[in-house]
Order: sequence, then structure tokens, then C-alpha cells
Amino acid sequence: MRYEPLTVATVPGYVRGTPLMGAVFAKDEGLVADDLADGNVNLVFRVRSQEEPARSVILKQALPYARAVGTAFPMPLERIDLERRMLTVEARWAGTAVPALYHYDPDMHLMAIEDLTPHLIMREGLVRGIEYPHFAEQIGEFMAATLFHTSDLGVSSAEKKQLVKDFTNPRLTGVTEDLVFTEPFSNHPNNRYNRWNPHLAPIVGSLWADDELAAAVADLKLIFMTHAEALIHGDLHTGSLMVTPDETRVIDPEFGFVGPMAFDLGSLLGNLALAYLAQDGHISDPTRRAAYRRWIAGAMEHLWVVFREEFRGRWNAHGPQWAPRAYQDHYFGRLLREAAGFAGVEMIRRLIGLAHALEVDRIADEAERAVVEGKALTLARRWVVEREHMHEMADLLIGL
Ligand code: SR1
Ligand code: MG
Repeated sequence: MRYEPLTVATVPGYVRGTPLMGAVFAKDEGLVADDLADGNVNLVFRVRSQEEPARSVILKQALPYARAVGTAFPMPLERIDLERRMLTVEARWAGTAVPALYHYDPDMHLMAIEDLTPHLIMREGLVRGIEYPHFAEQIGEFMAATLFHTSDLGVSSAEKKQLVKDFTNPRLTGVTEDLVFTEPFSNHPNNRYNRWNPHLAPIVGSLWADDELAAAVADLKLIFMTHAEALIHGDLHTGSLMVTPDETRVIDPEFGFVGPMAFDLGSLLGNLALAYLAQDGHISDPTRRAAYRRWIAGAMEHLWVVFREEFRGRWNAHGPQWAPRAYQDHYFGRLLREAAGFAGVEMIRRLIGLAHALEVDRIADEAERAVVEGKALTLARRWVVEREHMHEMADLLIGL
């Protein structure tokens, strides 16, 4: 079959010609499709049985460009193959934390995966003020399992080199290098700041003129580009998580590559900090807002502790190599400091760069939003520039 982007109208016909009929759907049943695409990059459809709507799958298809930007932002179709292989590795170590894979079509550059209904994209849940009591533990375990077992601590030297080879992902890591570490730090035409909040002009201007910040970001960018530490998700923000109060599922690993573990930790922490600060625009009752913020800050602290101790447990169980307690503590200290820096850069890019954070964007009043964005930029700068002084999660949380 020749590659052709699907539409709501063509999805049912496509699915009828695949092994999904018989495997997921009955051979002759009617199908309907909905367009679910709300991310920046791909086409996403839900296909369900007309007779039994609970029987459904998600189709994810690559376009030769980023959907939300257009043809001026080319992206390789082969990213779906990399995402499929990422899901396979993640499932090996984290089981059902990632969606099941039902079908892959290399010609159409698409895959069919498990429909995670009733899970909600976590960003949306954070805007609605929902608490997720198991989230910190589940995501901490996910990161410990997937990162340890794809690092030099968890696999043989030969297996690790093979991972580097199999998951070299230059266009997508190039997108991160540009969108996260470069464009937000100067007056780049891709920056959403140019089109959005004029109230932020003074603080953004001062960030662009900030040599200390520029040096710290250059250091983090080089760590991102050169530190081939483990097979990381590569885009582990709250839009890549689907949650219920009981369960955390991790989606969208198309930016995966062998890179610094702290980038996953930092992406997550930075986006949780944005959700924390954005509550000024979402929860008007101060008591309820303070309680919800305590839950977010507690989750940030807890996910770090779970990650560290789960990772340490796997390290101790795996054998003695490089495992003295003092060395482990040194190792986790470095990870925390790098995570603080990556978290700060992630926050800055979500406020100034191309890709948005809906919990901030949903604050309708520009002046009110600028107050939240200003606080976030100040905190983010501290995490980037002062990261060498951070030894515990409590050192990051001081500003929250
Ligand atoms: C054009 S891609 C923009 C962003 O969307 C993805 O989710 C990644 O976060 C990327 O940086
Ligand atoms: Mg994504």
C-alpha cells in the first residue's frame, strides 16, 4: 500500500483491510472513527465498533511534517517505527505502563495501539484539579525500570552500544536541541512569545541578555547531545502521560534515544512545576488551591525518592559493579542537579518557545497569565543557573 495520510472518512476502510479485523474487531462489523489529534506532531484517530463502542483502538500515523506547525517543519515518517520499537523496550521493563501494540504498517507509517479510555491526558487532569494518589509511585517506578535496564549499569557493554545504534534519532533529537535548548534563548521566529503575551516583554528581554543563563544552558545542551546514558523517553512531559486516579500510562516515546536520564526526570518536574504555578488561574478558592499545590509538590518529591530507591534496588540486585553506597549517592546527586537544570530549560521553552503548556495557556486574562509566567521564568532560571547548589528535592521546591 502506498503511504497516504488517513482521514476520519478513510480510517474505517483502511482498518477493514488489516489483521485488526478478527484480532480486535469482528470480521464484518461496522466501524466508526473520531479525530483525536491534539498534540503537535501526528495524526491520531480512535476507531470503534458500531455495535460495541467499548471495542476500540487508537491509530497513530506520522505525517512528513509536524501537524500543528505544517510543512515548514519537516519530520521523518520513520519516527513511527522508532516509537513502536521504543514501546517494545519500555514494555519489556515496565509492562503495561505503556499501551499495548496491536498493529504496525511500515508503508502507511502508522501503528494501532490500545485505547486508554477512560484515562485523561495528565495536563488536562491538572487543569481540572484532580489528584492522582498513585502517580508519583507509578512514574518513579517506570523511570527507574526503563532507565536502569537500558543503562550501562543494567546491560552489557555490547547491548548498550546496540541500543545506541538502534535508537539513533537525529531529526527528533535535533528538534529538541532547537526547540528546548536554542530557540527560546534568543529572538527566534519560532518562539510563541513573538505572537502571544506582550506583558512578558521585560522579563523575556532580560533572559535573552543573561550571559550566566546562556552559559548554564549551553552546558545542559551539551549534556543532552553527548551523554549517552540510557534509552530515555525523550519527551516525558505531562502531555505524554495518560492517567486515572488509579493508573499512570506513558505514551508518545517518538523522541526516544540514548541520552541523559535526567532529561526525562527534568521534563516531568518542569511541567509539574508549571501546573503548580498555573493554579492561580484555575482554582479560585485559596484553601483548595493551597491543598492542590501541596499535592503537586508532594508528588514531585515522592517521584524522585521512588525513582532513586527503585533504581538503587535494581543496581544493588544487579551486581557489585560501581555500586558502593558512596558512589551511588554521588551518582544520584548528579542526576538531581542535571534534572533541576533540564526542568528549568523545559519550563522556559514551554513559556517562550514553540510548544505550549495548556495549563498556562488556558489562563484567559493576559495580565493574570503574565504573572504566572513571570513566576515560572524566575523559578526556571534559578533551577538552571543554581543547579550545582541543589542536593535534595527540597532545594528545588524552596521557590514553590
Ligand atoms: C513541533 S514538535 C514540538 C514539540 O512537540 C512534541 O511533543 C515535543 O515536545 C516537541 O518539542
Ligand atoms: Mg508527543
